[in-house]
Amino acid sequence: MAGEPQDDCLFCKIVAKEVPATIVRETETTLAFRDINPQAPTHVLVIPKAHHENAAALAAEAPQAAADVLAETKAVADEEGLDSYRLVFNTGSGAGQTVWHAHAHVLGGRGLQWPPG
Ligand code: DGP
Repeated sequence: MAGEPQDDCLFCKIVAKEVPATIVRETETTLAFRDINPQAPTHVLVIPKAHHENAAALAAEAPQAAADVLAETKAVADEEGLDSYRLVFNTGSGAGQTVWHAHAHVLGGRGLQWPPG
């Protein structure tokens, strides 16, 4: 069911502290941790603690949690000292989503090209 922890979800396991991660921020509803395969000097993932499949599902099923995630991306950027940064929500396999628990990538610390690949 939407919002419930999923046994087969890596990010639910990180929320439960069953899988280690380098956590940079935690709130009642969100967790922020460093990406295991960083694509920029700062590459942090901000997730809702509750399980929602992707950003679209999160927005539809839990709009307050979606707002909490967005607010936390700014808090991460502030803590990392980023003036410019990029937020990415890969949504669907065709867009490169590989983990089916909503997450915002916070990328910064280097120049970023547009359009993305
Ligand atoms: P996406 O491709 O948008 O679904 O992003 C998933 C990201 O999750 C990807 O950039 C790599 C990261 N990732 C995958 N496994 C782990 C893990 O075990 N720990 C951490 N910290 N990040 C992971």
